[in-house]
Amino acid sequence: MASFIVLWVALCFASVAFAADGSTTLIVGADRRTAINLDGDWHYIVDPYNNGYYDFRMKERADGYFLNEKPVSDNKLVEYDFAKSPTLKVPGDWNSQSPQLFFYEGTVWYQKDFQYQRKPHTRTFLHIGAANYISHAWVNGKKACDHEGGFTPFDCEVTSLVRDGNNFVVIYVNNQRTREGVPTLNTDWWNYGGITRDVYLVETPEIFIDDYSIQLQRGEGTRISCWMHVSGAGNGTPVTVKIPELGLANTIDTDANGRAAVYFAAPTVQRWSPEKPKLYSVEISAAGDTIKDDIGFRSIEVKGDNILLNGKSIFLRGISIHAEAPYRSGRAWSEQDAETLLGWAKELGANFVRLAHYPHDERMLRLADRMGILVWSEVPVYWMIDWESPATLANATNQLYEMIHRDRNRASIVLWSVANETPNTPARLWFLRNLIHTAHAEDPTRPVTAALLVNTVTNSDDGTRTKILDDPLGEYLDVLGCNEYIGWYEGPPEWASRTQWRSKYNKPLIMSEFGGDAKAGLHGAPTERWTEEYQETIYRQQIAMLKQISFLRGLSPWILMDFRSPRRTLPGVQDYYNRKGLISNDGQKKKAFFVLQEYYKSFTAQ
Ligand code: GCB
Repeated sequence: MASFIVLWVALCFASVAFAADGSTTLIVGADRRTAINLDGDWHYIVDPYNNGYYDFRMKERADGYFLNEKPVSDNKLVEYDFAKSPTLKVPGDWNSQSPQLFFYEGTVWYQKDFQYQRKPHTRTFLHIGAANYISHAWVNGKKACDHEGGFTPFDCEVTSLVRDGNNFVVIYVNNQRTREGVPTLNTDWWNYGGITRDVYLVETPEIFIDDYSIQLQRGEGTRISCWMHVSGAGNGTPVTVKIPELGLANTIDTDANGRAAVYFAAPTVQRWSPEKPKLYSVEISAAGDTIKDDIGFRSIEVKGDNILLNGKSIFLRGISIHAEAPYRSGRAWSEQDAETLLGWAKELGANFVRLAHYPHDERMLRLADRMGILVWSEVPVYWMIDWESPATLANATNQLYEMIHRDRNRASIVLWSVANETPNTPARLWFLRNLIHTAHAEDPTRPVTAALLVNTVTNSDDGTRTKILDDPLGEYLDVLGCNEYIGWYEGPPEWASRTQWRSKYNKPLIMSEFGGDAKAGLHGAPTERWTEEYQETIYRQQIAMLKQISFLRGLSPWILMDFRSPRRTLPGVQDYYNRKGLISNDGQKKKAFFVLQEYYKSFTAQ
């Protein structure tokens, strides 16, 4: 225990040092600010041997290479020229844009020219919505920032790097998998590389609101709590929060750290719910800076084995979703991708989605807020992670921090998940306890979960099976998630009918995965793998079993749509797609879709 505390303290310092480094920050509500869009065509250079980083002796280059539009040395040797290089669309992964880059894992250098006029008393940040996995950015040949993690945004301050007129930005992106990375070497999804989300320049006043968290307090009350941070403000900067529709406004001074907190009694607030996803326009201003956001107010709590939304027990009729683009494949990012994916979830009768296995584009969360869909959001702590490495924990902690800060104003998010299918070892328990602690500390209003695995005991007399949820991590989670594949990786589908469930914990359970593969359009006997009928049978058997679990409070079967995975090689059937989708990657609904839809519709028909 003592060593746990010592290490925990050491890690706190490690993550503080990371945040205070200054090169990279995270502007909350960046998508709501005045911005100059840098999306579109970017020139690129593929650099498989990392020559931009290392010289021929593999020594790190002092002055870098590829940082300028052309080499800047005087000896007239030109070995690259961005202007003559091909282009990739940003946002967009490189794998789905160039056949040569389909399996590529390594470094790509991106470059874009832009026009800019500096403005007095204005700070400028280069906002990168996500770049998988390591990135370094330079503006006009000068270093702006570094970032690790493929699914969360970062903002690099470039106020002193931009100039009037012509400018250019270069971004190095490397998606090589590493043992100590998060995720690590092995995953069941495509390691799409590149700048996969929007890039823009955000302009703010010198003193500006860089973080805020505005939520209804837990319980059945009607108190709204607002917490703000004003970058560059010292003691005594007034911050005003207004919710005009509720007739609420209040002004409070920042403390010496630029922080301010305000509480409102809001007796007439209409609560956000899947049935009525009411959003209020909230306006925060300080020192001449104003940010407006649309925020829903609801409470989410766990009591015994119940999940309470606005004080009432709720059942989460869910589906898991990867950020795979419908129809075209590749990494999903656009408004249209979000509308298609969440539109299908609604059509299924879902009120809940598990956004697996990493933070998705924030358009998904904004749309979930508007559509009234509850969300499980997770970090890519998946399968095997380097549990013993403090650097890996600091990295996972930072990704969790960035996810929570980007999204904690989204009413739709009701669960933070810290892990998926991790082994039951002391090192992993220690690692994940740290993440749970961070999630609770950064956001005390939301329950924390993880997708666990479960042991099975078979009774040799009658063949009945008991699945026992007793993973020691369960003690620290608020909600238990569990993945099981009866009928696919575990026996035939009928095994579900003789499987019972027990839990060591008096906590709600979400069956966070189950399912099986089917190739859309492939038909056959219900016993024949890969057919739609086999998948349909799994769903029927599973639903019958799930109905018997008294502490089950939701499900998110695997998965809404087929998605690309390098593990899935069977020719003619998988062709590098995981086929557990209820819908194929080109939009065909499989028979199991309608089985789950019928089950979900039975809730609303009652
Ligand atoms: C799992 C994983 C998920 C996989 C799925 C499968 O348990 O959590 O990422 O894609 O199984 O299809 O095997």
